[in-house]
Amino acid sequence: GNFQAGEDGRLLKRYCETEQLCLQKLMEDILRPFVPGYHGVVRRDEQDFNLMDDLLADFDSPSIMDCKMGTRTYLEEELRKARERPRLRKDMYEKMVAVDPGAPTEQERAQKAILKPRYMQWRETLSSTATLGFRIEGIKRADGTCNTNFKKTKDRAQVMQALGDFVGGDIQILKLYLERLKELRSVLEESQFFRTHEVVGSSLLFVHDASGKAHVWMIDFGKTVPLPSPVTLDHRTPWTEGNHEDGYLWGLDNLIDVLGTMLPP
Ligand code: 4IP
Ligand code: MN
Repeated sequence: GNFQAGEDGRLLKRYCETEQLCLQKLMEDILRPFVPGYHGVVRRDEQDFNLMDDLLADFDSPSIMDCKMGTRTYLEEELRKARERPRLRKDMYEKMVAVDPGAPTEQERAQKAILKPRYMQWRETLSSTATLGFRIEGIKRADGTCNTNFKKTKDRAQVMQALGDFVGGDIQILKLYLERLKELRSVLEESQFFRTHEVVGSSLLFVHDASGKAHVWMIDFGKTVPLPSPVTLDHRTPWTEGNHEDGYLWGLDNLIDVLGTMLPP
């Protein structure tokens, strides 16, 4: 897999230069409290890893949720590449047919393969990514049960159901998450790093346990790239090719709104 256990509450994640550059800059940004602490590159078994804090270290039997943020899940660069030298992906065709045999076009069916942006866009519209600007990728409950079956979780009602299950109906936990997200939003709106990066495929990691602690962190910066200067983003303006917008804050607004409506008045 991508991870190995480290020592002293740290973990090793397969090296990715894009992610390293982000984590280094984030250590100097006001977002620092909202991302895993970064401790450089280590080599183990002839492989490089980014060493970072294990966000679960301070929890007992944590419940964990991964929410992928933004309205777009592939880089503009991947679009360009797919046009310049189209690479047919059989694996993505197989993943598509497994979820919906009717989804491929006639041509895709004949090729038994699809292009990556097409697969990614299909995933976006199948889930809540396109309509809400975030999607639930996976939930692991305190009892150890995992659910990654959220590919078709799209409607507000379905999302609320999943979020409610995740907190086990605990209003206190829900309130803590909501506060933390609002705090994150206000920091994001001031962050130099955030203003100058296209944040794609990054997730919010929600963690709580029976002690009543509940935290949210930003994770996964493998597709978070610096903008060509002097471009900056507001992360709310709809994406059109070339403007680099990612819909991250629009998604966070929606997530905050959904959680808010789950609380009693
Ligand atoms: C996956 O699709 C995810 O979108 C991956 O994103 C993405 O990795 C994969 O692209 C794509 O196949 P499913 O979730 O439907 O399986 P993430 O890593 O954020 O989960 P990238 O490389 O885009 O980050 P490929 O090209 O790696 O297969
Ligand atoms: Mn992820």
